[in-house]
Amino acid sequence: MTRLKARLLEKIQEHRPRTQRLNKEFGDVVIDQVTISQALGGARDIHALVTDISYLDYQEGIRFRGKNIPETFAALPTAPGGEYPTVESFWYFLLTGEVPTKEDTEELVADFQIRGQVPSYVFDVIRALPKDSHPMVMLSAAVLSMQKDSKFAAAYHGMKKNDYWDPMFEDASDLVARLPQIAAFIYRYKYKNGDIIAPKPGLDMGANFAHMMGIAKPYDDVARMYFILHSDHESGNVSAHTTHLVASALSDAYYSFSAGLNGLAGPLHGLANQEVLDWILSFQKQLNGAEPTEENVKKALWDTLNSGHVIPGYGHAILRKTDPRYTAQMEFCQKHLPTDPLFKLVNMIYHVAPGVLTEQGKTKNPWPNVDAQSGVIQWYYGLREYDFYTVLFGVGRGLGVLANITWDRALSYPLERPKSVTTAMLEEWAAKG
Ligand code: FCX
Repeated sequence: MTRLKARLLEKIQEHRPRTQRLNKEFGDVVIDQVTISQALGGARDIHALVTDISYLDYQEGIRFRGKNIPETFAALPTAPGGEYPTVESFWYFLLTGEVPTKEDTEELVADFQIRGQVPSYVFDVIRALPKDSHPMVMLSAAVLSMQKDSKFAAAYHGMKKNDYWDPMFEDASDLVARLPQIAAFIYRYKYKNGDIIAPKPGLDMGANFAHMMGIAKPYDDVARMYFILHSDHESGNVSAHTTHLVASALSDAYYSFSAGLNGLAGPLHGLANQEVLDWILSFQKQLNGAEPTEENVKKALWDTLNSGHVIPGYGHAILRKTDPRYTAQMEFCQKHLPTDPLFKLVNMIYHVAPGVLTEQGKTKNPWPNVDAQSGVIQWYYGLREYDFYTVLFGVGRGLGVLANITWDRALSYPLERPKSVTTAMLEEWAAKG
């Protein structure tokens, strides 16, 4: 058993009595109410899910296991030769809530080398799809194809409920370790004439991903930063909630995460990062070599709104201020690509868009989210095929949602089953007031 798995078991044994006590002694305590507009409006903001992996504060943004983004980056051991923590050390942190030692991290990097070996049938599945399939279709199908190897599915019938966490942890770890090679394969297969680069033994996940993508330093750090920033955003966003919901039926990690990726592929969720690049490039084309100014950016934003489209990368269902994931990426750009024309344009949009959205008066949050800044970094380092960007989001999101379903099984969270009502019932309640 690895140090991580042993420590995780201890943390699970420590935590279980808290959940059992809440259920047994305080189960009837009311924590929220539901209004008609919430029932009709996407269950927005209803406090009805529990996760300890991360928490999203309306004003402050995300905290991973209680640490905000700067605290997380500062606390975790940086990768050899890098400025950001290894993804492996972050995986340890998400699962246990503790900062791993150097030995814990080294053992995990070695463990991921073994777990990360992708069966060849996965690449056959990707090749069998139409070449013009969206890369998110390739990623979701590749994940689902590995379900036949699920340790959870194999053990299910002979297992006690208290042990579900073990094979779920195994599948989740295998899947997290394999995602970078699957993603890099999709990229090289679809966009680089199938010129595949094999993983290099001994590298941490970020460095190996950069190697397999064929992109030089500091792209290893870009990968580490990107995967950590995109890992989790509490439990109610579409990709996290879908993964959690499907796993609540005791579907294994492959079924569950493939479903979560399908949600991530939606334009109002993870696909927004490629929509941002699409918007920026078409605006740059319109400029026809002219410099972006407050006026021409403002006009382009209003044209977008007046044509009935959203400004991609802006707004959020919970956040009510600039996404700290945006800020963290902006700081990276200020250090590494301060004069890049696209970065300067993103800054100009940041200067103008909140005012335009506030003036339009519809969105509850006129500020940028993670997607408004992420694509510019990828573009700068030569990753120009922006319909691949959501795949990068998916590799990162796998960390959070797979840690989450491991803990779901550890705490024996049951099948999720909210109640639906009819319009007529709503009208009766409305009549009673
Ligand atoms: N541009 C234009 N209109 C916007 C908008 C934007 N960026 N954000 C919200 N609105 C509109 C909504 O469309 C809605 O209009 P409607 O009543 O006519 O439907 C109104 O403002 C109220 O929406 P609001 O409650 O503020 O926001 P929602 O919780 O409904 O939606 C998302 C939140 C993120 C879906 C919305 O802000 C959006 O579409 N943003 C652009 C796409 C995007 O960036 N998605 C990524 C989300 C996030 F980063 C993540 O994946 O974690």
